[in-house]
Amino acid sequence: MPAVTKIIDPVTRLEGHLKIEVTIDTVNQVQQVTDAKATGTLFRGFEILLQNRPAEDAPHITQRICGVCPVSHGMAAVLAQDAVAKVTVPDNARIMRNLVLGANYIQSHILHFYHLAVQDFVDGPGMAPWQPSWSSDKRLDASTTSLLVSNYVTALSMRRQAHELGAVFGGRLPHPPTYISGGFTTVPRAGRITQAKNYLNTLIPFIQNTYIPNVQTLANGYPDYLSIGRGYGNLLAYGVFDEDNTGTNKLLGQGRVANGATTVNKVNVGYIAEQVAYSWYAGGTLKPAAGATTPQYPKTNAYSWLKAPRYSKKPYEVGPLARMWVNGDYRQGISVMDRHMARAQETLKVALAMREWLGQLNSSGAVYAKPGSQTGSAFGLTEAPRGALGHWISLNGGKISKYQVVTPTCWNASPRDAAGKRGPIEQALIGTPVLNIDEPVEVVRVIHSFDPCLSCAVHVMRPGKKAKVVKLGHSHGEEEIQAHDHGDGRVHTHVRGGGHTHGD
Ligand code: NFE
Ligand code: MG
Repeated sequence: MPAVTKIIDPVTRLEGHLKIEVTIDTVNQVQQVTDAKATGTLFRGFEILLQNRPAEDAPHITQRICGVCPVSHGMAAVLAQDAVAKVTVPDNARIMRNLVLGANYIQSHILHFYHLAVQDFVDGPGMAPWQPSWSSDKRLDASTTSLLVSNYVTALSMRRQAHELGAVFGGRLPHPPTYISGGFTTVPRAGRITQAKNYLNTLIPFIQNTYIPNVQTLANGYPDYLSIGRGYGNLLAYGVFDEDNTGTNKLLGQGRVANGATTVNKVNVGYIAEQVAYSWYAGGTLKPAAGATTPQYPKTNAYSWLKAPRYSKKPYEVGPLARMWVNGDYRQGISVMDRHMARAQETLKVALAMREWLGQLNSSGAVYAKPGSQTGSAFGLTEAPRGALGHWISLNGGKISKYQVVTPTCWNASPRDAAGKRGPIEQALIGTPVLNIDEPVEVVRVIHSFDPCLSCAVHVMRPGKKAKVVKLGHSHGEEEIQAHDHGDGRVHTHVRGGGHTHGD
């Protein structure tokens, strides 16, 4: 059989709009993926619309990049501004920033496993959101299936409680208004601390006794996925959850490894640059501090609205596995199942740390220190649930003159770079065996293990209700697979004939 090109558009059960094009061929008698292209199909313009606005707007506007990881954008925005202003925030503020971000990790990781990823492996009941689905390669027995199906519902409740936990200090979730340069706007009153402890007392046992064992059960049922979807093995983490105000002591540390090594190398921010050879942007490779967002469509060879971030010209995977590997907490392997297991174990690590942080709050202590200069350039590096996140800001008298965001999914789902090197998800797909060419569920399993969020990756404006986004890059003779549910509560309708309406 000649090589076949398959397009999955949109890939559902992730955030935002991702199209994947894979070439499937038979190599050494195994039908497998031999090439892959990941396309972010929607242009956004957050970096542009931030220009000339007051600095204080940045944490609020950038949180609207995404409803699933808003807190990390708030965090990155205020860290960047703290750095411009050379302000050290009081311990209370540092801790509450951590607590709300930690709550967001818990909800995001639980959401990912139970509501976005498990459906690729489980033959659920004949009802939404389990059906319609592909029936290929469903291996779990009836009791395991019914366990995971019933935990879908339990996990919804856990996720809600994680949101409520974040709202104790964040005021509301998503998009907490409490992140400001110099500190945090909540006073850590004793009642709030008790309330937060109560939520953790529900969430921690769920993570320990249900989430982690369920991931292990899934891995036991699909052991081949411990060697599928490895990719480059290059892992990068900026580090997150400051334990003090030194900037270097973090719950999950900063570092980078090459090709699955155990040696952790330093991260030099100056080596990060975004390439656009295959992206619909004008210009060349730029470091984020000097970055630009200049759309150019159409453009020869380009196939994505994502830029291609590279470290020293090399692609790096980011996310829970990268963080846990760099920190020395998880080094069993790099694969689809390793990503799920590292994510689950990280959830527990963060939740347990949150309990410690609650004990470190001082209910009568300061939550704010007045920032200094409002002129200068700086960056804020943190970790969103999906991986390394950076905001680069230039301020002139308190006004934003330049803003660049480089998100985790931009690293993971990036297109090829100027040297023709694939992005991490593209590379992870190579060699993935495909049993049934009409139902390439294996491809979707690899993609989902990264928990991609294209909303973040392209930092897009939401189109108006009647806006139509025309699908890009289709050519005759290619097959297309369409599906509909977003899986995260948002409505997404696919209009036949090539339009998308987005009604979230
Ligand atoms: Ni929209 Fe996000 C996270 C960020 S992913 S989810 O986690 O930043 O690119
Ligand atoms: Mg960007």
